[in-house]
Amino acid sequence: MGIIRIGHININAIDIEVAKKYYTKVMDMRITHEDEDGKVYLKCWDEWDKYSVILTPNDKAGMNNIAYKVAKDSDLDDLKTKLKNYGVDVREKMEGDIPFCGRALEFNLPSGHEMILYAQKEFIGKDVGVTNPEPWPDGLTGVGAHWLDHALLMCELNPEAGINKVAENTKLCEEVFDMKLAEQVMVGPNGDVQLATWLSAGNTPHDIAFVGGPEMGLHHFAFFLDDWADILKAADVLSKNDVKVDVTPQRHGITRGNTIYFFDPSGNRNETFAGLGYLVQPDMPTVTWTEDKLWKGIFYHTNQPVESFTNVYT
Ligand code: M3P
Ligand code: FE
Repeated sequence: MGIIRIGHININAIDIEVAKKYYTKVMDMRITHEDEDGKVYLKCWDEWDKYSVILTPNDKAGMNNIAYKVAKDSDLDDLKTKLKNYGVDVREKMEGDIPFCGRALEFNLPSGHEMILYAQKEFIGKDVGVTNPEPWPDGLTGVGAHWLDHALLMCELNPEAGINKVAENTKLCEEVFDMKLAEQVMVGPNGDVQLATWLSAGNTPHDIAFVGGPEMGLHHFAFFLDDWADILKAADVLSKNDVKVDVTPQRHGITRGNTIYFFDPSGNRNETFAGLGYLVQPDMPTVTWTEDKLWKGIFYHTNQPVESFTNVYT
């Protein structure tokens, strides 16, 4: 079965106290652990594992690594073999090397991003429990993020130089991880340059996405909300808390999600993403967006480029 979903993202926080306040008060995450070197571990109310975000004190924004959970321990052996056969250098991690996780595999995607695969993480449980649960917990003060949903990584793309890390990452995710290519944007004179891809490990449109740019980085990571009403409420909450908003509520043509983009206090871009989008079945055909409809795909309502959205990333 292999990868089931995103597990956690390790990002930098410039002022850890300010970041803690933002992720707890505005995003409604709970701090579940703080270690000696100042790292802070947080989970959302609707998640059951120990953490989905690690804040690492640093003097600049950005992502340190991204982790995906696999279904069972033996998947790690299978994936280690598959990755090695594919030519990827895999570093094996012992139980506890990744805090509160069992053994893990660490490697770099062709784009350079560090990725971790693990099968087990300490269980805490949802805030609402599993016995006759209420639909949401008391005491939410912010947007009420349900769970870490996906991340979008910027990958080096330079067609003239023959470099396309979007295509290389995508091929690896399809061939080694059995992920499904749900959507792609194809550009260039012949429409044969893969500019962006959305890949699914389960049945939502994406668990990871890649977009081409001048250099690698983190474009955003997204938290799940239920619906449009929650997105509009979230926009109010963001303004109330003077959060820097990049893109106000919109629909994506790609994935059909409802969205807001904004920045955490360190400058890492966050997204609130609502709605299932659609159900990805194993036999669903890949959706392709052409260059002339690129912005309709990204922002369906305005159908206009947003300069900061493409140029600003960490
Ligand atoms: C999403 C999404 C870009 C498109 C982003 C789309 C960066 O974030 O969740 O579907 O071009
Ligand atoms: Fe997104």
